[in-house]
Amino acid sequence: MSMFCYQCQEAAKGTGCTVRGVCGKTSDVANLQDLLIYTLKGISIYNLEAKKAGVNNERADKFVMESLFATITNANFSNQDFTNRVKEALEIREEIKTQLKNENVNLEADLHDSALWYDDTREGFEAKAREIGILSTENEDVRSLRELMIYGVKGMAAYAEHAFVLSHKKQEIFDFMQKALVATTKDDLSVDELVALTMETGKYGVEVMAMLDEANTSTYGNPEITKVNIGVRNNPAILVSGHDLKDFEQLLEQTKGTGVDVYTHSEMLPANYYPAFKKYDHFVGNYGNAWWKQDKEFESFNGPILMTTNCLVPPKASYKDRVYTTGVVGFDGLKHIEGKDGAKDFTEIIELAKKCDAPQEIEKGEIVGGFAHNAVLGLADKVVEAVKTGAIKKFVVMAGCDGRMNSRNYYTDFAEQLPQDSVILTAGCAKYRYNKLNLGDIGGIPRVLDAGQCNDSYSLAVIALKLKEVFGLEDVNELPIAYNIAWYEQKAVIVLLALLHLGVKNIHLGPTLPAFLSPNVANVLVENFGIAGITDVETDIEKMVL
Ligand code: FSO
Ligand code: SF4
Repeated sequence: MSMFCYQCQEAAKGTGCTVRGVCGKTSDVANLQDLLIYTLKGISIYNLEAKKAGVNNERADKFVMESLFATITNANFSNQDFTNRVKEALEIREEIKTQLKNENVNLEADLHDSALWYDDTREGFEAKAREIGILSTENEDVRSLRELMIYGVKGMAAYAEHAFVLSHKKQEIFDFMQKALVATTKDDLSVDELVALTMETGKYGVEVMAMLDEANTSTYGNPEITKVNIGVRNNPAILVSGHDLKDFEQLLEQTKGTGVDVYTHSEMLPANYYPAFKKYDHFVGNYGNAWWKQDKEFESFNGPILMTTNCLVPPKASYKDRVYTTGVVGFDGLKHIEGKDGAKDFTEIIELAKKCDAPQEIEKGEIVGGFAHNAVLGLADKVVEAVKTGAIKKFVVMAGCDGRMNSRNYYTDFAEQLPQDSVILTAGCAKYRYNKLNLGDIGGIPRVLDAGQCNDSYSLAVIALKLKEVFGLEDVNELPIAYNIAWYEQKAVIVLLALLHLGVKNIHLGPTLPAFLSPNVANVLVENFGIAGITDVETDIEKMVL
């Protein structure tokens, strides 16, 4: 076994990748990611102590957040980036140590090894990584809970980072990420204590999504119900993928008047819904589908592509020269756009675009989206009326992620076979399994309501809580809402934990349950929250909807 990773839904054989990631991650990168997480634990041990002593190391807060984000599936495949990060982690840890010494704070002698280990050689990194991997926690339930929490905070870190670039941050979110990391170093925590911490992760999951919602809407306005063009024009163009709206805004500004068009891809689609971006005439619409089809779509797009976050697929030689990364995204051999104090210069991409052909048309027409909380609550009277008259019998939350597995055709079939009096509430790239089907509307309310990116699952929760209030119900589970969620990577983990924190029960999770849930931990989720997998479409519609 040259590596072990089981953090995403595509883990090899449903148990874990042991030679090379199904995602394309090499074993040396997987091991460096493990080592980076380990060093983040060491930083966190010191930084939480430093905070108690009134020393606030903001560099550490930001570094822990960005590094957690960088280890998310399909974000960064670069050996060099992770080597640099491990080095920087050790440097930051030593910096905090010095700060503590200056304050005359002496930590106990028996600190965890992650706070003490030091090396600065490649061989040393490799040797340590072999020692501290996921499987080094022998008890499978403890391992399962520790990793569940780590994947939750990885997702939390991604959302916190998106808010951070828009100048929104909360100290308690930084602190919680570090507290969770430290908790995974403590052998004296009981399984019950770890379960409690996992639930607390969900609480901060709600907080981070609320913060990001506030950051996005206060900066770019409330998403509006919008028809999005999915066809192309004849100008050369740049395609923007990932979730970072700030990068998108800067690129739109810099392409103004250049003759270069801009399109969104995958999880950037919801940018079309924000009022602030509608003023740009050269913002044409959305090109393509969910992340995993990028090998074909980047090819036919013809112009440069900017990856602002995951999900990057290792690029093919035929279009590699046109793919740029930025932020925490990385891939050795791809060009990276660095920011300086938040400002990024995309000139090189724009100049390249001018020399490229216009995108090849792969589809035409329009799709509708923008049903985030503000827009849906604007329709509340209509929605409530439709529920009261029985025109809408059920809402089905089908948020989350898409992925490569054929078994995900289930979600297309499920959407198609749902009874006509049901409405799908979606967010995240899972929507591409059914957002181009012609599912019609109910009295003017479309049967697929897209709130936005995966983090906009928060909007769906806000809508559910509002409906609970309007209908005067005690419990959110009394609403006619079923949850059939598709997951892929660790942002879906924080969304799930957030929903559990809000008291949502009986969530169906697919296409397979996480490999990192041990049978006992899975049982806790089944018994306390009614979490279940999926079976076949007919059985599940019968169970969830009818
Ligand atoms: Fe999808 Fe990728 Fe948004 Fe994820 S593009 S899979 S859950 O990064 O974050 O929904
Ligand atoms: Fe495998 Fe997923 Fe880990 Fe990649 S992220 S190595 S596919 S489990």
